[in-house]
Amino acid sequence: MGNAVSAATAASSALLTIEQIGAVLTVGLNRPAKRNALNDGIILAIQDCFSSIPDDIGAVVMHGIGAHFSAGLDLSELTERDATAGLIHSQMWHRVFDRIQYSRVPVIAALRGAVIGGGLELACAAHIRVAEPSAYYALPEGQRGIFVGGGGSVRLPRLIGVARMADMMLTGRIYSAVEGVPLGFSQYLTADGGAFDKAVELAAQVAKNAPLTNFAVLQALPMIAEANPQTGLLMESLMATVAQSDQEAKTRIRAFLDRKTAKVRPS
Ligand code: 1HE
Repeated sequence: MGNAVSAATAASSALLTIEQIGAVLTVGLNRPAKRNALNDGIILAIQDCFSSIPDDIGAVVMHGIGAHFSAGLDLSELTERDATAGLIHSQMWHRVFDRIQYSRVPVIAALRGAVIGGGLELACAAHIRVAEPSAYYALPEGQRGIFVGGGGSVRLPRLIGVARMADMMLTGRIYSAVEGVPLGFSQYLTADGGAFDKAVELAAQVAKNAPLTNFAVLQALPMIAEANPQTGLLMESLMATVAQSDQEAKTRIRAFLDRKTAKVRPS
């Protein structure tokens, strides 16, 4: 597998469009002719990208080049795979998507068009999802005779519930971007064509947070939420104490008390 991996990695630059806007890194899935279907090359390119996020980056926006976020697993790569290769392949996706979820910096997914199968699994690894009206969510695994393999059965039920995910997989039910907000698929809905700009705007805002707070939200919050309450409360106390004792927190709180920073007001 080693040679296949390095060959795929070598081609990675063409498969992702990576740009920097201030402290925001934008990472575009760049296979529009294949509706950004996720082949091994693009998965490994994502791995490379998230393994070397520059120090001056404070947040990442993931998006799809063209009209779709992603049509999911590249089905043309599936046909020759046996059970062992399938397990290794699924674990590769898990490793890469974990790298997104447990990234040093928050990741915001800008969604439009197809957010299907593995594309939805990828979006679920991000911390915030921003959809525009064309986005739609589907898990056609049932029709294809396969199962989710990119962490979808772990992450998606935590967003939308097991029953809803089971329905999507069994019946092929599709949810629209508008339906998706109250159900938990995305936290934001923009006007037509607005997801990328909104995601960049949110990313720029998130990048200004104290790094230790962002760390706590990404690394500690999900573990605390899954822990038993007593363990969770202790972890919360420890994390809160570490964050408060950081010089950045002291500086920011002093600035508020000295009336040098914005108040919290509805926009
Ligand atoms: C693909 C893929 C793909 C498009 N793998 N090649 N995902 C699916 O079951 C979704 C399958 N795709 C579609 O339903 C449609 O392609 C779309 C609704 C996303 C877009 O439709 P459309 O009319 O805009 O494009 P198209 O003509 O269907 O596709 C354009 C090309 O992309 C075409 O190739 P071409 O060489 O004939 O031009 C398609 O074959 C190709 N293409 N989607 C491979 N998915 C870790 S487990 C995860 C399991 C899953 O993700 S299951 C869900 C798989």
